[in-house]
Amino acid sequence: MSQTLLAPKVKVNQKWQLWINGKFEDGASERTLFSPATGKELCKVSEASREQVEKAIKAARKAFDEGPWPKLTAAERAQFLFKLADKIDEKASELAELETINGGKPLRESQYDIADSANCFRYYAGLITKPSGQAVNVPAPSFSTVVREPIGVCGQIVPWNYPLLMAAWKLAPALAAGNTCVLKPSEYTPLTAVYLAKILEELELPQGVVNIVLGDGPTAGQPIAHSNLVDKVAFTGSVKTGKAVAQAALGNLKKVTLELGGKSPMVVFSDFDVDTAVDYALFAIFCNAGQVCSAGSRFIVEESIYDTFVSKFVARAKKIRVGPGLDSETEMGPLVSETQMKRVLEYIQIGQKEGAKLELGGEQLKGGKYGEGYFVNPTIFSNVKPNMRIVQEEIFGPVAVVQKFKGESEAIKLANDTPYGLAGAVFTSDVTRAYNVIKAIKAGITWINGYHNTYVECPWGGYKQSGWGRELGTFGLDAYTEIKQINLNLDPQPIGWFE
Ligand code: TXE
Repeated sequence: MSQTLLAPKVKVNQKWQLWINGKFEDGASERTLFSPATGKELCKVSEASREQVEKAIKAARKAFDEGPWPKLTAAERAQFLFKLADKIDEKASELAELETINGGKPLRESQYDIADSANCFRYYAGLITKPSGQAVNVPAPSFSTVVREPIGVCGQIVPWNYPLLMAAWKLAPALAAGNTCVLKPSEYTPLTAVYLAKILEELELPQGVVNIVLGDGPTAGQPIAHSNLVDKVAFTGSVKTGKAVAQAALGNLKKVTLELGGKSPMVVFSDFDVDTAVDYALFAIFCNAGQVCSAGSRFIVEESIYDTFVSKFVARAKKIRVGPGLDSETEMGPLVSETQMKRVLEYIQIGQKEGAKLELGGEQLKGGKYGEGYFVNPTIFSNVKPNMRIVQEEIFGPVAVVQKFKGESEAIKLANDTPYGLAGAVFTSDVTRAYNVIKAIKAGITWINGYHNTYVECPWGGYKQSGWGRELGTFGLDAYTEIKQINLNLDPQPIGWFE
């Protein structure tokens, strides 16, 4: 064990229950969570039966149809969300510790996530009180207005890579707009969601406005996607599960937004400083151990600097300090679960069998400070071909592939050559080229000479199989509203259509 390991203040050994209709309750079963940093048992959490999920949905339905929340003024809802954001800030150190203990990421990353979560609530609290809708000049004697209204009950299914932040991205716009929610965190990382429920209880959120059900996909997620009492489902996760969620949502044609994965390209031209490009490349793929939907996982590098880029990338990646998230020295933590670690190691084997050159890493780190934790060291493949599985499929781990291009059009072709379209970046000193390449990349989130900056003010989501719709920004609020036109007849005389 490292000597700099922090002693967490937060208590993990406590009851982790469901929160339904404003009350904590035990689930029908129990799950044991394991520490990603040690592989040892962490704690037990209660999980919901299908009936308890139905109960949560009914509570949200009642809160929407009969409760005060949707009828509050925007300013009143905003006031609540501002208080919530302040409370998250006040509890930031405990929340960050929990996120690290549960999901494995380095504490400095968790601290960012918690601050971003608070800011997300703040942003939507501000946005909801701003002017919206339209006044339309239609032919007299009508006067038409277009207003936005809450959709109703929103089912929200979130993944394990940014547990509290993904919950915030979904809850904040939904609540600001006046919806009620059933949130299902990932079965791997439910702890900060339960902590959030405690904060919501303390702030006296009206009963049933937010319900938090713990459990796995088939038992707790699928009934939410399927229910006729749910008006919208918002999902972040894999393409496969996203498609299942969309299918289940067809029953009542509920509104669906999907934020799925990616295999995002970072294109590097030879006119850009190679050391700076490598610095961004490290951040693009090894931040959160590559478990980021927008991770830059394909580096498409101009032929003339390819070898230099690869050798500098390998040299820098070798120095990344891998270790437990609570160790203040750690720069990259373990993967979230044994399942995810095995999945990543399997992809590394596939890459080797496919004939790619393993330049660095590719192993589980064990023993010493790694113990039985789920650590995989930074891994880099070169000499890859576009049709290899490690180039086409999302690995969701610290695994980079470096591709070679000659000329702008080949760079664009390679960049777009996967089923995904979440993010993408280009590095060049030529502003015209930068703009042309970025315009040609089919992705919803792009950067020129940068990577990973995420702004709550800007829309988040993907082209192609990276999803449906957008979160964040004004678009994220729109996605939690219905649009209604109201036509007011200013001169109600008989119409005389029929004699
Ligand atoms: O994802 P799932 P998993 C990708 C990434 C990763 C892979 C597998 O490539 O390696 O997915 O991860 C819930 N109905 N991403 O298996 O299954 C589940 O309980 C309703 C990308 O963990 O998509 C969890 O809450 N819900 C990604 C959530 O869906 C269901 C983030 C995500 O799990 C369900 C995570 C069902 N039938 C993984 N089955 C991103 N876009 O950031 C599962 N769930």
